[in-house]
Amino acid sequence: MAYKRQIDRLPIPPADAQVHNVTCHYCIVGCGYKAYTWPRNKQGTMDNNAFGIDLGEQQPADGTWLAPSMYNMVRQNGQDVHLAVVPDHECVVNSGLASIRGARMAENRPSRVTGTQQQRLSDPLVWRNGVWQPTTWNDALDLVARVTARIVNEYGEDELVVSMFDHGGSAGGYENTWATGKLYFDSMKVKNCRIHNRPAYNSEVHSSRDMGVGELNYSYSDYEVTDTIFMIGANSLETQTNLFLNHMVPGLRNGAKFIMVDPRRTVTVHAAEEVAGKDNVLHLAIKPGTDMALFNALLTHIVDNGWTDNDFIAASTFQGGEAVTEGSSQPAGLGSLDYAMQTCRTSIEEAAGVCGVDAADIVKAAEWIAQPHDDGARRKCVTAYEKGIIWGNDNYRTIGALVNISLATGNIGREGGGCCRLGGHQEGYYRPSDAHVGRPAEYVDQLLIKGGGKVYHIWACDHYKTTLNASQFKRVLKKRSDMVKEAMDAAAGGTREELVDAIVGAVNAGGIFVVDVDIIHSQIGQNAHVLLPACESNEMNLTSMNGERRMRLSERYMDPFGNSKPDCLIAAGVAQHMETALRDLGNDAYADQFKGYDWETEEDAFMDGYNAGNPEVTYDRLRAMGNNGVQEPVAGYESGQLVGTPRLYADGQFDRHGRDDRKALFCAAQWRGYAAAGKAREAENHDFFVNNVRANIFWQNQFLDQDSDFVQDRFPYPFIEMNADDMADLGIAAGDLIEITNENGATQGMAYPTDTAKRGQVAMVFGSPAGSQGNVVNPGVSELILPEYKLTFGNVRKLADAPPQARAVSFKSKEYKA
Ligand SMILES: Nc1nc2c(c(=O)[nH]1)N[C@H]1C(S)=C(S)[C@@H](COP(=O)(O)OP(=O)(O)OC[C@H]3O[C@@H](n4cnc5c(=O)[nH]c(N)nc54)[C@H](O)[C@@H]3O)O[C@H]1N2
Ligand SMILES: Nc1nc2c(c(=O)[nH]1)N[C@H]1C(S)=C(S)[C@@H](COP(=O)(O)OP(=O)(O)OC[C@H]3O[C@@H](n4cnc5c(=O)[nH]c(N)nc54)[C@H](O)[C@@H]3O)O[C@H]1N2
Ligand code: SF4
Ligand SMILES: [Mo]
Repeated sequence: MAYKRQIDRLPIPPADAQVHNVTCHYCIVGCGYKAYTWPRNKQGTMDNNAFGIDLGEQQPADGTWLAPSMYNMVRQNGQDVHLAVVPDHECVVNSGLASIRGARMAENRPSRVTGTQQQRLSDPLVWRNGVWQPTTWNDALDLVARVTARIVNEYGEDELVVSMFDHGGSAGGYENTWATGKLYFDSMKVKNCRIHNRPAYNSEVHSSRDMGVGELNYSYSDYEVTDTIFMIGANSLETQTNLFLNHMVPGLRNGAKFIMVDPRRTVTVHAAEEVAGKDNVLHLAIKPGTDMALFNALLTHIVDNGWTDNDFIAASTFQGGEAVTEGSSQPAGLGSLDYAMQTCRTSIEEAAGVCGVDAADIVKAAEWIAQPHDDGARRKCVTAYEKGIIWGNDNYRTIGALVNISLATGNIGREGGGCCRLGGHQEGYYRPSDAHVGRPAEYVDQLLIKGGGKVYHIWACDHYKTTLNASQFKRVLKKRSDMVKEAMDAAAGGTREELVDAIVGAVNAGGIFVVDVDIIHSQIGQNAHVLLPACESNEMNLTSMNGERRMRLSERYMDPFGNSKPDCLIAAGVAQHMETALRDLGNDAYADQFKGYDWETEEDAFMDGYNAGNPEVTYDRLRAMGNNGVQEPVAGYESGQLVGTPRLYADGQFDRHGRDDRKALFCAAQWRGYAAAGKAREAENHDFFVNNVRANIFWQNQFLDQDSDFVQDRFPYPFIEMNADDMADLGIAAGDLIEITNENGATQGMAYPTDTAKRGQVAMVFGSPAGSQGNVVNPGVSELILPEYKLTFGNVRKLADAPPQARAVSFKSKEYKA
């Protein structure tokens, strides 16, 4: 795409370019990169350059080279500098591999010189006299704090609703989760809060934790030495790309078998077949939402054949029958293996019927997972899962049923084992206790829809594109926000006090005052009253950990865009202005709770939070550990190195549930069909399973991709993969605009004919700005308020012939043939 960027050659980083450690801030894998920056008027040469190689020689595909997407010109200490962000060969996570997302980090930076990402917010914006007006931090924070303080002081903290990230990478990291956590859970005790990706403040995997098993327990290297990779509801080639390419592929080359459970054939299945050969890959294309029945049948077969690891079970798992009783905040009982088997027992035939797969394939899967080798040695199996079951039917029991298999086969805490989430964003959670939130936590979206809450703070989420029941959520939030906009417009010309009075009047009449902290003016941001501009990772220093708990410091190499700031310093600013506002309201005691935010830098926030709990870990020490960092938990500091933990539970002691006996529990995961409200009826009444998925090229809700020609040319509309016969029946051609409807709403996208798509199933890319799949997801949730985005059904109809942009799209198979 170089032609588009007016680039026919790239400047060469000189030997004395500054080098910065970078952890890609996009996905969980956290690949290592090196960022080179150097002055505008300088260049290296072919044989004297920062890479230390002869650039006159053709570099191999996995060599060191610079693509146009890896280059930009950015601001650093007020000067324009060249920037190259290239994958790091020395990083054990990616060994020099990039991905179609990470390789675009540089071009996704805002640049006044090259014109990239000019959509970034540079200044706070306040809704003023009918327009969005840029203003100072003081002015914007004063308004935020005066309205928020009035509300929490007069009506209580339950009237403040908060959406906040809990992840690492940009819009997260230990600095930022700490700062927002301190503000809402320490200075206040906000309970009506939700996380970026689900409508409550809770865990995605309650059952695994209740069973004693933290969900990120292995090392990526375990894939390289295992006998079997058992993947469920994930598409790692596209969503954890370099974990697949740099760790799973070597595992397959070393002879591992690969089992995939996914209703859809993905490019991950195809790639595994290409590497390992079809005979070593088993794809169980189950009926959506039936995973639990499959897991129970696998467990039953393993138990009945005596393939369990009895020494491990005796030493490390609970032996006394029932340990935890099923109850209102406990979706299944927990206890010994025998206890769990009373409800889990499922025959192969039963499961084959429920899941719609061959009985022989279920048996084969059980053998690949657990049948000992001919010499009697136990099989090693890595079990890895993500959103296909986390956002699927009956979250608690389904994940419990899966963890049961790993426990029964002794495959946790051992080399070549693990039972892990593959992950989404990186992780970076460090917050004061959230115990006051309770379990089950409040279903925040419904609270807002029902008119609850008077002030709403949003940190780095765009629920308009990414929540469930989104049609209704958007309509209600817009209406409530417009009430406040109208009141603000009507108060034009008045004093700050009169403005705050007008806002408080409007929220008491059913409106809501919305503050959005983001890097762009997002869709939900259109219905905010104050926008606070944040900066991303590398525009600040940021610490996070990846899917094998590898913690790194990703270094600042450029200035924040305009007057934007790190989220942690924005949170500090909110707190400081809250203190003033509460004092002005005469509530000194409350104001005093907002002390302790006198941070100048993100490092100060890190020291106040993460370092206070982990005194060994400092920026300097992390910097010295480079892109390989240290695997958490950090066990000490010896000979100038932070000492990490490659694998959790290596001692067979399970403690994630907090039980003193440190024994893992099994889950009594009884299958009960589609469990959430409305799902069974929806399935019955509609023609299509509306699967919703990610794709390699996009990062999340396309907040940066929407401003990238490279991405938008490829997919000008959200793709909806569809079977050709279904398309023919409905009179739909490739690229036609189509609509998906059900009783929750409607959404639209572009028909993408896909050979491997099953009849009666479409797969739409989630979170698109041009069509939110969430519009058609019903409000029904798993117990403990876990959304079931994936389990959606609807009808499909044609809207229009392929528009010109769609006619330029290639509909070639996504299955790359070697
Ligand atoms: N390229 C790219 N990578 C990403 C992201 C991105 O936006 N783009 N986002 C990151 C984030 S935040 C996350 S959470 C992860 C998500 O990572 P994944 O979970 O791997 O991604 P998804 O495509 O959402 O869902 C995975 C699969 O679940 C399948 N599925 C649907 N229903 C069922 C079911 O009932 N049972 C089973 N077994 N499978 C089912 C779908 O067919 C799909 O192939 O990706 C991360 N990585
Ligand atoms: N139908 C359906 N819905 C889903 C899913 C699904 O599979 N299907 N998956 C769910 C999952 S797993 C996820 S993670 C969510 C994602 O849902 P969201 O969290 O809403 O989506 P993101 O794209 O991650 O949104 C990030 C927002 O933060 C902003 N941002 C980026 N960097 C920064 C920063 O450094 N600071 C600040 N303050 N803002 C920043 C971006 O501009 C963007 O507006 O969607 C969920 N929704
Ligand atoms: S695999 Fe993930 S972390 Fe690695 S470069 Fe790609 S997006 Fe970044
Ligand atoms: Mo996610």
